[in-house]
Amino acid sequence: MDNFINPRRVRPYKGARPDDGPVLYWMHRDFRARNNWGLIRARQEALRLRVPVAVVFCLVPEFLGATFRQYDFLLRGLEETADLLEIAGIPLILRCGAPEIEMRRLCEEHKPSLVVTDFDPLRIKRQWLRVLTESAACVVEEVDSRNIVPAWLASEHREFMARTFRPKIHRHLGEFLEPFPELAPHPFTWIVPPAGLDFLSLRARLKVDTDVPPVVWLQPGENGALATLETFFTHRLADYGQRNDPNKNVCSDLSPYLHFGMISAQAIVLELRQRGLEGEAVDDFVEELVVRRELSDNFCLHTPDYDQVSGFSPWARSTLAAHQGDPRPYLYSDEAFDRGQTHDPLWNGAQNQLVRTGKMPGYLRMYWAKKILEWTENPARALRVAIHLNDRYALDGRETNGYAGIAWSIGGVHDRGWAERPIFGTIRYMNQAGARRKFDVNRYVRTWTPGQPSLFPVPDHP
Ligand code: FAD
Ligand code: FO1
Repeated sequence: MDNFINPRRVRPYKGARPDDGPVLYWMHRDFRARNNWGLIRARQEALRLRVPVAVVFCLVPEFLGATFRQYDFLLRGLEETADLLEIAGIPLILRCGAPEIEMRRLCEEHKPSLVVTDFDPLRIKRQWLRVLTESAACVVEEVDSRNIVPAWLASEHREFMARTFRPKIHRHLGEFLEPFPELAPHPFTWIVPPAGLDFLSLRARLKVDTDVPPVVWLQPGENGALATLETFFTHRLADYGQRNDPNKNVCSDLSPYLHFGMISAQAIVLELRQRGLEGEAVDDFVEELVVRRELSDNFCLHTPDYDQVSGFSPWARSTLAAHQGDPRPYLYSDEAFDRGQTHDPLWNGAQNQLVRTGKMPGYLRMYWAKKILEWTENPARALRVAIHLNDRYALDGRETNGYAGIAWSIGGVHDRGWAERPIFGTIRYMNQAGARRKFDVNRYVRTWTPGQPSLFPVPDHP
């Protein structure tokens, strides 16, 4: 029985191992049938034990402020994954409610010999795992299918800069950047598959804010992810060096798929190599996709208060505290931020793009969050506003990249100190003069806040 998966990707938790029960794979981060180490592990063990395997998805009627926009993307993508799993003879069991309770019920009903589940450093997910490991009679195994290098191996502590984390990641790539086995049909079938809901009744149980509509410009699911990747490789990757210009559409638009795990970052890097794509743009993209993205999981894994000011580094906390009393010329309410009604058309445009499309270009995300620090009475409220708006409107919200990106902007996480100034202290400052050196701000404002007076005398050229 050759091992399909490197055992170092698997973290087992105590439990007996009755050998005759089925194997369950509780999918709650990596929603895909292809290139999914958790699924590969579950099927491999079911093959070894000669028992059936099933995938479980538990719908949480409300999740960290998610709206209909994110649930719609998730559920439409999951329907496609259910079809791919069915082809491999692996049922997808849909449940709804508190995952801790639903998983315990499933374990009582089916006495599995093993439960495999996704690694996820978010607090709510650590709680789900804790309850599962306490209640399941069988062994529970956690598999990191989100990162190329399992987060618990990449570094045993919080890394303070990408500079210190990068060599650790590159040192492990030789072992972990390996090809995935194909998902072959599973030969041991369920006599009676576990009871579950269908997608229609699942949707009926959602209790989410429907004021934030689904996006229409992106096709959810594994195939939509592959099509988006193809578009990126063919038409944008070569110009990725211009990604700081929000007027240019040269980024991958993969973050919603990566957030919901509808595509594997490891598979993307393997595909880049397979196609012999090289050069500075490719290196820059891999730096973001692998080093920056896995650094975010490192941040959340080792910083339980990743969404609090207390999670900032000491230097950042003290510099922000030292400037707490500085005059704040602009202060805005939650509603003014939400509606993009500040004095700054560039900020309003970025907020408008986020609300309308569920996405904001990376460069503007930094500017957007830093201005929230500047226009709120303290960093704690700035964090709350930024996280709330990001999680409410962004398709890729509730993601470690988001908590790390907002903490970078407001609390200097993974950054160093800069010249001291009011309100920011030595936290890196950004302003429109800097933006105008990088791109045509007027053009961006015209695109995203139609009818908004332009910022400066309108030069036709940047
Ligand atoms: P590309 O440039 O094509 O990058 C490809 C992938 O690499 C991204 O999908 C992402 O997974 C990863 N990546 C790129 N930049 C970063 C980065 N700086 N940190 C970590 N991973 C990165 N990313 C999210 O996935 N969800 C969020 O909620 C989120 N919120 C952010 C908030 C702020 C204030 C900041 C500064 C950054 C935030 N980011 C977030 C990181 C980054 O801006 C987005 O990942 C990126 O813009 C997504 O667009 P893309 O897929 O086209 O990016
Ligand atoms: N994971 C689940 O297991 N069940 C859900 O109902 C669920 C809803 C959901 C809604 C929006 C969103 O952004 C994420 C959601 N997730 C859900 C979790 C998600 O897939 C990710 O695991 C984390 O948000 C990222 O770590």
